Amino acid sequence: MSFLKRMKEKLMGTKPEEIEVKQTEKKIGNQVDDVVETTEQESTVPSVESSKIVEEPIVSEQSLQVEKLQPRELTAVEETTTEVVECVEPQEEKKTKWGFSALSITEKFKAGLEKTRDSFTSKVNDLVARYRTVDEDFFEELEDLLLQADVGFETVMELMDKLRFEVQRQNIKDTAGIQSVISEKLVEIYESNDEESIELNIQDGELTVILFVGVNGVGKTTTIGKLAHRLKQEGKSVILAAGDTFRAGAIDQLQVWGDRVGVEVIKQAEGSDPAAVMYDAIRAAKNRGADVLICDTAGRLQNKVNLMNELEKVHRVISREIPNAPHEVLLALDATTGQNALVQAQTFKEATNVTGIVLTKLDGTAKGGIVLAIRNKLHIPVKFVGLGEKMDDLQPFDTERYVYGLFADALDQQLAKEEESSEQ
Ligand SMILES: Nc1nc2c(ncn2[C@@H]2O[C@H](COP(=O)(O)OP(=O)(O)OP(=O)(O)O)[C@@H](O)[C@H]2O)c(=O)[nH]1
Ligand SMILES: [Mg+2]
Repeated sequence: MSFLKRMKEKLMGTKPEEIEVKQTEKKIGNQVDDVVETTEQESTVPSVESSKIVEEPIVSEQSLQVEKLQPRELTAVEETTTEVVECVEPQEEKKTKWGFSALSITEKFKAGLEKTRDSFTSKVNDLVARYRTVDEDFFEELEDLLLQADVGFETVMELMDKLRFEVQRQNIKDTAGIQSVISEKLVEIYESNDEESIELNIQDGELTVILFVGVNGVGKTTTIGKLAHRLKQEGKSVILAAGDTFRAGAIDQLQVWGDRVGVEVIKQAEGSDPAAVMYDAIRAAKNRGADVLICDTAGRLQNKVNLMNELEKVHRVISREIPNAPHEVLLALDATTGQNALVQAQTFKEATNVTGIVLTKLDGTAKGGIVLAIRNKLHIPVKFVGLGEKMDDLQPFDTERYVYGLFADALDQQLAKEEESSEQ
C-alpha cells in the first residue's frame, strides 16, 4: 500500500483505542454540560485586566498583552463550548479518546499549520512547478526552503540524504508528487527519533503531579487551562496550583481558567513562596482525592541561578510530599520564537529534569518546521502542540497529522490521482 493510502487510513480510520471512548460517552456529555454551566458563570469571574501591573524590571510587551487579551479570550470560551457540544453529538462513530472526531483532530492540525503551509509549502509547490524534473539544482533549492522553515540543519541534511536515495531507488524523474516522498521521509525521520512516548505519565489510582516551566509569555497558564479541560474530559479530577506568585495578575489569570474549565485553583497571596503554594496544593489534592495536580510557575526568572534555585525548591517540596513527583515537568516553548526556543530549552534542561515539551502557538508561525528541529536537537519528546487560543486547541503531537498539515492540499491531490489511477 502506498504511503498516502496508509496515512489516509490512519488519519480517517477508527483506531482500537478510539473505540474505548464510546463507553464513556455519557460522561463526556455530562462534562460538556458542566462546561456550559461554567461559561454561564463567566460574568462573575474577576477580570484579570482589573489587576494592576506593578512589576517593573522585566515586563515584556508580550506579557502586557496577556492582560489586555483577557476580555477577548472570555468571548472565545462561548465559541469553544458550542464547538465541543457540536463535536460530541453528531459524529459518535468517529469518537477518539479525547471526545473529538478523528477527522476533526486532523483538521485542527491542518488549520493550525495554515501559516506554515502558506509560506513554506507554497514555495515547495512553486519549486515543483518551476523544475518539473528532479535534479541537483532542485535539491539545492529545496534544501534552502527547508532551512528557512526552521526545520534545523541536521534534520534537513538527513532528509536530503533520504530523498536523494529514494529518488534514485524509485527512479523518480518528475518533481510532481515529491511532496508525498518528502512527507514519508519526514515521518520516518521523526519516528526514528522518537525514543520516548508522548503519553503523559499519569499514575494509576494515585495523585499525578505535573509541573509547568518556561519563560514569560510562552503560554504556560493558557496551556494549563487547556490541559485541565482535556484531562477533565477524560474523566479525571483536576486541581490547579497557582505557583506564579511573582507576576501581578498571574493568580487571577489561572483562576479565570479554573472557572472556565470548572476545576479548583489552590492559591495564596501574590508574592508568597511558590513552594508553599505547592505544599498547600498537594495537601488539598490528596484530601480531595484528585487524580491530577497541575502546577503553574513564574516565567520571569531569566537569571539561570535564580531559575535553578526556585525550580529546585519547588521540586524538593513536591517530592518530599510524593516521592516520585513531579511525574511530568513540561516545558512550554513558543513556536513563534524560532531558534530562540531551542536556546531556552537548553537552559531549562540544565536547570531541571524536563520530561516533555509543549510547543505553543504553532498556529502563529510560518516556521512550523521547528517541531522537527526540537525533536532532533533536544531529544525531549514534544508531547503537545498549541494550535490556537481556544480550550480545545491543545493536541497531542501526532507526526502524521503534522506532516499532513504541512502539505495538506498537495497530498489530497496526489491521493486523488493515485485513487483515480488504481480504479482504471
Ligand atoms: N495563537 C495562540 N496563542 C496562544 C497559544 N498558547 C498561548 N497563547 C497565547 O499566548 C499568550 C501568553 O500566554 P500565557 O499562558 O499567559 O503565557 P505564560 O507562559 O503563562 O506567561 P507568564 O505568566 O507571563 O509567564 C496569551 O495571549 C495566550 O492566549 C497557542 O497555542 N496559540
Ligand atoms: Mg502564566
